Formats: sequence, structure tokens, C-alpha cells
Amino acid sequence: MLAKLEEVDAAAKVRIARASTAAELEEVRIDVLGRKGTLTALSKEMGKVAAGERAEVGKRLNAAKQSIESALEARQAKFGEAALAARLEAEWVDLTLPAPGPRPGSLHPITTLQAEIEDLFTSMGFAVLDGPETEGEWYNFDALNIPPDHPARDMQDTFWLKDGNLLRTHTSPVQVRGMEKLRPPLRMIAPGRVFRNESVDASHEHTFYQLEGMMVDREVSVAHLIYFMKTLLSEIFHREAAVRLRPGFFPFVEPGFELDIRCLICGGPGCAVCKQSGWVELLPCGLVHPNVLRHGGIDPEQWNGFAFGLGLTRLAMMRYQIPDIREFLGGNLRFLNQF
Ligand code: 2NL
Repeated sequence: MLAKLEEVDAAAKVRIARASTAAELEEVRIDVLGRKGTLTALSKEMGKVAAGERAEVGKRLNAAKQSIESALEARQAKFGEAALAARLEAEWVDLTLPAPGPRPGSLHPITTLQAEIEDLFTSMGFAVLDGPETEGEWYNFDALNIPPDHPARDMQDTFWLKDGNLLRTHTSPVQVRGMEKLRPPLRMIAPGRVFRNESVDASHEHTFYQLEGMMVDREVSVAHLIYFMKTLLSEIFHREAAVRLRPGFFPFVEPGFELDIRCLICGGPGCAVCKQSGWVELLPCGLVHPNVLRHGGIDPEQWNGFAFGLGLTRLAMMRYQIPDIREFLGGNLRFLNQF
């Protein structure tokens, strides 16, 4: 009986040690301690044991049962620990890592372009001026030699305010204010937001950006104008650009020009972008009209100057090949995140 007991005990311990899952362990428990288990069977044989040995055998039987139970328990605990360790490894989070922080933003493409052009002109001695976005009729039209019957003054073209003021239709009024404030000789640029009563489509917006510039000095010529415009263009397009001037009419300049640039797409032979002409219209410019100088408090007998108007929004469309002007103010993050 004692020998059998040792055998059952030893066999149970070996199986417990070899069990690799909780289910296997449970099988061992049933096989040994269950109703039909090997140890249970032995305890049913107690009656056959001689009376003198019964106490000793009973003791050993209980000891074996207890020892198997605690072996089962210990092994079970090991499985639990292993499962916990695996989970801890898999779901590990390092709380000491620094937090990711807010996602960095980026500059709007028009802001980037404006800043580059500001840097260039600043380096050539130009002041960068700001002005109000609502203007009086004098600064927006009369001072610029734009006559009362000019179509730009029509309700169709300008956002008029109830008090007779308006949303500026160009940044030119800033330059009139600049002439009053800086006095000649002067060099200034005026970048900013302007407003026109347009019906909006892929190439028209009611709100867009301009950058105008002006230099007033003694005996300023068209040669000076061309020099500064070529410098501006090589800065923007990062290469030497061929230009040509065509006559163009603007009430605030005389003579006035349309400055064209050699088509950057085809380089001359003609393509869809330049409409087969080899040239792309880039900016209007000219020598400041004597009336405008006078309106700015400058004597046109003593001083003259050049001025130009750059459509910043249109330039950004050319530079980044953006086909739809509405993207700039549309608030579409998938568009904005590209910059
Ligand atoms: C445009 C306008 C031009 C100017 C703007 C200017 C301003 C003063 C005097 C003379 Cl105060 N000229 N500005 C000159 C030539 C062209 O263009 O609509 N550009 C996209």
C-alpha cells in the first residue's frame, strides 16, 4: 500500500511538472484527486489495510494528498504569472516618455511668398507699409487719378459701405498714405488683402492679395523700373527671367505698361499656359502719374517715380500650380497641409 502511494504521488508530481496549460493541469487533478482518481482509489482501499498500520498509512495518504494539492496550486500560480507577464509585455506603455505636444502648423503659401518678397525689397531699402482695409473714396479712387465715372467705382465692382466708405479694391491707397508720411526720396511696398465684388469661380475671388511697390526719387526712369522688376522675378522664380513691356493703361501711371515674362512652361515656342504666345502677363507697372504725386503732396517738377502692382494670389497660383483660387481661403486642411 505504501509503495503504491509513493508511485501515485511520484507520477502525479511528474505530470504536474510537465503540464503546460491550465487545462492540462486540471486533467491531472481529475485523474489523481477526482472521484475516480488514482489517489481516491487508494483511499478507498484503507479498509484492507491491517489495523496496526492503518494510522501510519492514513497519515501518509493525507500527506500525499496535501502535497499534490499544493503542487497543483503552485503550478497554477506559475501559469497565472506567465499570463500576466505576457500581458504586461504586450500592453506596455512608457509613461515617462515626453508627450507628443501640439502638431506644428505651417505658413499659408501666400504668407510665405509675401515674406520672401518683403525680405527682398527690405534688402533694397524699401519700407513695408500697412494700411486700413476700409478706405475712403479719396484714397481708393480720387487720389489715384481714377475719375468719378470709372467702372471700378460701380456697385458691381466695389463693396461700398453704408457710410460712403468702401473695402479697398487695391493696395494703392496705402501708397498714397505712404507718400504723405515718408516724403521723397522714398521706396516702399504695400502688401495686403483687397476686395472686389466678383462672382466667385476658379479664377475669381472677392478677397485676394496684392503687393504694390513704389519708388520716388530724382529722375527715375523706366530703366530703373525694369531693373527692379527683373530682380523681383529672379527672386521669385529662382532664375533669370526674360521680360517685355507692352503699353497698358492705368489712370495712376503715365506711361503705363503690362510686364510680360517668358513662359516658364514652354520657354518660348508656345503652349497652353501662354496661349501659344510664349509670354505670360505678370504685372502692371509704370511711371507714377504727376497728378498722383501731387495728391500725395509731392512736387512732380522735382520728383518722379515708378510703381507696380503684383497680384500675390495669382503669383502663388503660378508658383505652386494651384488651379483653383478658392482653395486659398477655403479652409480645406487637405490643401493647407501640403505647405
Ligand atoms: C493692380 C494695380 C498697378 C500701381 C498698381 C500705383 C500706386 C500709386 C501710384 C501709382 Cl499710389 N501706381 N500702383 C501701379 C501700376 C500698376 O497695378 O491691379 N495690380 C494687380
